Amino acid sequence: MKNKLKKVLDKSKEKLKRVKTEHLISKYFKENILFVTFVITVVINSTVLRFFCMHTIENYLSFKAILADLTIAIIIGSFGYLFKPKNRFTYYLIFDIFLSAICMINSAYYTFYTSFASISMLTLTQYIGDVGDAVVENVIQLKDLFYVLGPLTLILVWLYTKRKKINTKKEEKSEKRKMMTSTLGVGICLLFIYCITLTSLDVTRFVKQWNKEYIVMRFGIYMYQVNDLVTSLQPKINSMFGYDKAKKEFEEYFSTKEEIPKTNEYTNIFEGKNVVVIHGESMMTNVIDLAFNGQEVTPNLNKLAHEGMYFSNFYSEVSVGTSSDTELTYNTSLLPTKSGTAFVSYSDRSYNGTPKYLNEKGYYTFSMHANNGDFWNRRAMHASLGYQKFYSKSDFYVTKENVIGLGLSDKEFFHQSLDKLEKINEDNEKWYGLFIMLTNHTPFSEIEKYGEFDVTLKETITNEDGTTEEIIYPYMEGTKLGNYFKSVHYADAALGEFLEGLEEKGLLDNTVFVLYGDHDARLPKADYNRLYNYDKETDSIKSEDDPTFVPYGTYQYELGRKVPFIIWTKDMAGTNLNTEITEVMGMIDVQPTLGNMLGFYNRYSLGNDFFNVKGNNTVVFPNGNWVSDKIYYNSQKGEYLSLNNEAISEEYIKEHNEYTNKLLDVSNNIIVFDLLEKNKEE
Ligand code: GP9
Ligand code: MN
Repeated sequence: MKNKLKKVLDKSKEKLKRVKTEHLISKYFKENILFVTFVITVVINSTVLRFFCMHTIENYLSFKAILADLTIAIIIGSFGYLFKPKNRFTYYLIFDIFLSAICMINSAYYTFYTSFASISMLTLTQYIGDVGDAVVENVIQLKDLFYVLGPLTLILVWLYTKRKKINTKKEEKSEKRKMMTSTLGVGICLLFIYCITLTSLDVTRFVKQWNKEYIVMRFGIYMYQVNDLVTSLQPKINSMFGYDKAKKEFEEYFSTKEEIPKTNEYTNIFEGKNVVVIHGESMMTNVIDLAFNGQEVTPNLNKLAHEGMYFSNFYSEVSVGTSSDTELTYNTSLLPTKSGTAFVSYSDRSYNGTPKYLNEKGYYTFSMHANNGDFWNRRAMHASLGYQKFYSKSDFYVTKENVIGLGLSDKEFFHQSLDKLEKINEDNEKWYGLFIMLTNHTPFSEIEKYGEFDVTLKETITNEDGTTEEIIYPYMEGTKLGNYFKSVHYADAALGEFLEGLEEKGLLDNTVFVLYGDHDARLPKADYNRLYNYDKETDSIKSEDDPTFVPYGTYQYELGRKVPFIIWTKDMAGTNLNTEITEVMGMIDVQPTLGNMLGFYNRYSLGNDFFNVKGNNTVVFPNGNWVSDKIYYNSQKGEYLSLNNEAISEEYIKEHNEYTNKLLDVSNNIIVFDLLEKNKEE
């Protein structure tokens, strides 16, 4: 009986508690209806934007993005409490309209460009032209008007509260302040929770800003736009101070450089020829001639290297802008900027790009890459470099079936590019095209799509009775480097199919084929140790005491980041151009070297025509390290590795360090202060 009574009592207590909480919640909603409506509409608009643009549920219902939007809405909303109720409504309405406009602009922009809008784009006149036309044609669609519902709902709620005389009581100043601080406190707590959910990949992508879809998916559209604003302002701030000094240094640097280029045995050898340039995503020199159980990893690359002019001691010189930094250096003979990336932050500067020189010589110049045109801001930047047309994702037929990793598979990309190229060849007397590959991109995890390539170690042993047996050791199977080999084998096969297609269509007859690896594949050092020091008996890395152990430390790793650079024509094999060049060369030297062969000269290149400095060249990396044919110098540690056991004087290091710093400064200033444009104007 007693127990029963206790149970009834507990139950009613619980009910009372529930009623009390429910009452509190409904009271909170009623008293803060404008704030709540503001927050809800802001979050819904952003979610709907993702729904319209990115379709898959993990994108639009992304927990991180919703949390980010909620945090922003609560923080902005909290300051509304500082106003009187009537002004508070105006405050919320202004922000609601502003944030809805962000959604609307991005929604329309996405329809046209399959990417999100950037404030910096507004400074590019050619962009406004494009978008302007598009708006007239078809950009604003019914779906883009959805976001108007946000502010509209807020107005309706405001009218409703007025009619029902809700929240009309006068608030004390202290009461308002209390509401503001407690709401702001909730916002800050959410911000903290949000920050701890972020991975290092999220943070680096946020800083680099090259993959806008990824940022919107993890950070929401509002955070994306704030980040975009800051990134857009950075180049303006950087170029505000130090112009005079930069200009003086620039003039001094180039005062000694020839007005007319030096000629050599390669001058004009390819003048008037068509040019195919392959940007080999993450292709590294160490795959060339590498084989597993007799199977070459990259048979097609090997063929090009053996038949063409192969620079086997060649480095890309990238900073945080990876692919895009290489595109900058390859096309302009300038180095990446010290902060931000040239492609994202400085696309409105003037560049002496290779395509510009070839345009003047009557070429049709174009680039092709089957990813979103706004990745690395290529759409704007390729125009600045001088490409007459940039064919991007929207120019290719992309389906779920033909995608690997980041986008359209290389095989399909080359396949579709061939048809375009055939048409280009029909319409133009001479052409120059850059083809940017994509599949061989980190994390190299879709191995089932790369096709078969065995990275185990197989050995056949003969038993005492004469029978043979095959033993399989795991070797590189299951390692990241092993997966990279599978991936690069796929990319190589795609390249082979492209070459075959070009030959079939007669497009190799008058063509120079150029290939570069854009940067190393950022693979673990331990995996290289396994590759070079595999102990099959223990299925692990040999001990350092083992006489066959090949040291593979930090320096070997850094020097092992070489990428291939190959110039090939179908009739080059066996001629004097068919050579392997082992002296050091960098991406910065490509424009002057190729320019000499194709018959153009950029007086403001910072690299050298390799054949004028062969054996006496220095490759400068954006972090201040450098490599010559004598030493590799690590500027962070102030240490060097001798490459040919020659004694090195302090003077040698000092001179090279000065050269390195000067080159990095002049290059950075050219871009930040737009010195090529200013120089032209004068
Ligand atoms: C993006 C692709 C990859 O379109 O070129 O860029 P990365 O990550 O190598 O800089
Ligand atoms: Mn790349």
